[in-house]
Amino acid sequence: MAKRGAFIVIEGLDRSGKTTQTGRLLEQLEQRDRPVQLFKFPDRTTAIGKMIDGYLRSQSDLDDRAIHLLFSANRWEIASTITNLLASGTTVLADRYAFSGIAFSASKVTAGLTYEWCRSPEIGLPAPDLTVFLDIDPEKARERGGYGDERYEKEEVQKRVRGVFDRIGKEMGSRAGESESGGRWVTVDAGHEKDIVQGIIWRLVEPLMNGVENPLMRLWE
Ligand code: 2DT
Repeated sequence: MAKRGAFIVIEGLDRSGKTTQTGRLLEQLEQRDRPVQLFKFPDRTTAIGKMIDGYLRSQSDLDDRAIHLLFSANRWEIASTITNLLASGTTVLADRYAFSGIAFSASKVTAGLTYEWCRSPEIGLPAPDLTVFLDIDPEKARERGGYGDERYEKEEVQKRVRGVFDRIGKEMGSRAGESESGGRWVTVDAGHEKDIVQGIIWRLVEPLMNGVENPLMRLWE
């Protein structure tokens, strides 16, 4: 049977070098002539994505549950594209995914959304084969040049978000690094030099580069 493409997610806190590393990984795969496609969540180009963009730039206010569901819908509208690409043998990279969705909403203090509530709309999305979480101490992240102006780009928020990511990682990794429906979750110290982080990521991705045999799973199903 032909192998399907691998689904690789890069998650991380602000200033963890997530976008840089995702770009470098994309380049490395392309240089090896691997069919690969990168998705970035939120995808701000769709109709739903435009609503999310307005919210993040504080141009609009939305109910906490409504925006959470929009972020999730923004993944669901692309889910079948991801599934089809994987089936055709393309490696799919995602810059942020369902885990950001849970981490950012569940860490909103005043909203009072439970972890379980935040997770439920994400259940059933295509499950990554590997999630790399780029971890950085929010204080160190601030020293890297400060946060931007968007909603959530504040040290206090980042600290709480890191706490939720930690919980997700523990749950995903609870079966000896391999969860039944969520693939592997690996935390990488993003405090290292860029080239070192890139090398660590590449060692994790290389075995998946030529595709995977096991069927695509759905998140938390
Ligand atoms: P970027 O800075 O990476 O564009 O992210 N976010 C993201 C959520 O709150 N929920 C989600 O589902 C996703 C994917 C994280 C913009 C901000 O949006 C947050 C930061």
